[in-house]
Amino acid sequence: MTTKTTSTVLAMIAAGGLMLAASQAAAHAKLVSANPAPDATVAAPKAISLKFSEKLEAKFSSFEIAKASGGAVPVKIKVAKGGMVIDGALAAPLAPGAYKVSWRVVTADAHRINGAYSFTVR
Ligand SMILES: [Cu+2]
Repeated sequence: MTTKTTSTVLAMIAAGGLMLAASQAAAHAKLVSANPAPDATVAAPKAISLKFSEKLEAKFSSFEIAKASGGAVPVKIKVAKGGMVIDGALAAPLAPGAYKVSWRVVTADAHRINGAYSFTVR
């Protein structure tokens, strides 16, 4: 190889490495699915379950649930075995109405992410 070809190849390898690093950095955990599902209208659930795309740090991963009109709903949070699911047990079935689930998690790669979604109890 000429020096020029060598440096071109090296530049291409470097660029590839950067792209790989960038795509890994962009691959933060996402909420994969939830029960009740976002925007769903359901019969009163006894529990709420959120599944993420990455393992969570249990100590720093939780969610809250509140009536759309304001009041927080007591929920007992537990990160399930395997570490990608947060289960929330409700002390009592939810009354009809709109609810908002606000989640905040820290993933195994130490990234902090949060989000929220709503569902309705018929
Ligand atoms: Cu991340």
